[in-house]
Amino acid sequence: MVIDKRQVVYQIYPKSFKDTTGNGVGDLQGIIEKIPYLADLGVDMVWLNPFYPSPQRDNGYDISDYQAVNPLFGSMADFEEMIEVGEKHGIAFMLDMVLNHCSTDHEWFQKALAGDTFYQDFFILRDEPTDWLSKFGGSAWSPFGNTGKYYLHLFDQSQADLNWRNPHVRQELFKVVNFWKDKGVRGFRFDVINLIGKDDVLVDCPINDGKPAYTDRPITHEYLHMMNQATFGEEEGFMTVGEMSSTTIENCLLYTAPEREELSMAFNFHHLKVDYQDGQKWTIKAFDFKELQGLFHQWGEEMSQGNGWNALFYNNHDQPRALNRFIDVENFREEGATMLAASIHLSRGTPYIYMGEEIGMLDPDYDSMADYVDVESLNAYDILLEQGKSAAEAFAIVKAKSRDNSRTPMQWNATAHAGFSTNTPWLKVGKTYQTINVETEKTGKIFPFYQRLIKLRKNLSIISEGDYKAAYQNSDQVYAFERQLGDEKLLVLNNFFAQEVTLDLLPDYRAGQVLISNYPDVGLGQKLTLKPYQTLAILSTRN
Ligand code: TEU
Repeated sequence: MVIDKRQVVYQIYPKSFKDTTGNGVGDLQGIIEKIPYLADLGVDMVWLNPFYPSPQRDNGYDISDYQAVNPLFGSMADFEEMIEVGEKHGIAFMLDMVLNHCSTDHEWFQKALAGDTFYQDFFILRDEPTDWLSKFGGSAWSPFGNTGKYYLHLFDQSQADLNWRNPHVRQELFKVVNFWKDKGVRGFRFDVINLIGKDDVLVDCPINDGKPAYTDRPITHEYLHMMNQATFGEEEGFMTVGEMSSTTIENCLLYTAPEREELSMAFNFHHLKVDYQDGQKWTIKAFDFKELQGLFHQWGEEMSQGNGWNALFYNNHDQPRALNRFIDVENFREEGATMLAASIHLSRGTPYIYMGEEIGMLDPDYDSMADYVDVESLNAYDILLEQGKSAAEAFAIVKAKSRDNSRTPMQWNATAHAGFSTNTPWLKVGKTYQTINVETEKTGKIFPFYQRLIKLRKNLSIISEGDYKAAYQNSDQVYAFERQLGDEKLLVLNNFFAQEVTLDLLPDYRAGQVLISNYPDVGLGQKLTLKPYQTLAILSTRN
């Protein structure tokens, strides 16, 4: 399962990408229509969020049938066509596997509820609940029908955790993975996969809502190795990425070291918590640059030294847009977007682009709670009110933090509904679509910059393969790193602020070659001044 490290992944939230039927919801035919756009951008693999049958309590992460296409998005024939058209354009697909839990509408849960003991053992049932909290608020346990027992749901009540200790469960889930692999997909993204290993005896855990009791349990590694061996393990070039909730470097090294045969890479979220007050998501705080820089350096270096592999990203369907979090978008949207892009596309790991990022899309700037759909946001709003926040304060927090910020329809052009649909979309379009859309941005600054970054990774093995070493650690403003391959060296400097900054350029790069920058005419010398949000990559010509 050796992956091609030159590849770049593009994430599509199918509900919001392109609607071809006029029902306000994106669909598989919409994805097919836009494959040439993706090929033009230059990406190799497309990760699709779940499009399986689901009551959509959590937008498809509550799956009621793992081996079918939700008619909302199209048919199995559409899916097969999508794979085929993708192949013609050099684009493969990565599917989202939600194997930690299934919808309570799934027949396994329904049979269990009806009294079938075989299926009851598919779930985690206990006489007494522990004190763990659901990630979407409230207890992680709900009554299991009228049996007097409780079932575990680390997420919404409608998402029942599956019992991986039961070999029948594993067998069924591996079948699901093989079903889609046999349909020609070339990768999987495994949802919250570091939560699948639950202990036999579950105990109270007052720390951090109970997370240490069920996160990264040692048996998780065994399950991943079993899955690898039973499914994709022998597929050359197959790409797997685990979404790792509150994980550690130590565990991510184990999950991703090739010789362990678990996964190809891991997503972690530590760098996206640097604007949390006291580790709490539903708060407002300016991002802490030193914390971000420290995390990037620590993960970059330790994963590099330990031969692990990171998935690199700032945006996904669970995060507000990074531009709104890290950049003064009023004044420097383009500079900020290109700097953020370079800071991960030139780093060590596989870069992920979340739809709309390549055109610098922003949070939608909604005016009222009525515009939000996401279950987590709605719950959070209620909880904030219960905690004594005013309606205005609670709204301000949801507006800054809601997952819906990134789930708004893709902005294709300046026509009604941003060219996403001919009808009212399921989630309101962002306010900026008339100026920020694919049509205008294709000849703007951001989209072409992404194209260049993707090409550079294809052409220069120092980018795809080189080691990672922290640089300028003491800077309060610049996140910088060096890459190294044989006697080649590359320095990447990223100014994370709207103020200029001057630094002493490391001697090896003073006569170097500028590989890419988001400002024209960069002169190198002993002193170097970086402009607002400037990114600059320099190849050392001295060896
Ligand atoms: O998210 C995992 C997860 O831990 C989320 O709680 C995430 O941290 C949170 O949304 C940020 O506030 C995955 C999926 O990506 C998400 O869309 C699903 O809702 C969740 O699993 C349950 O399947």
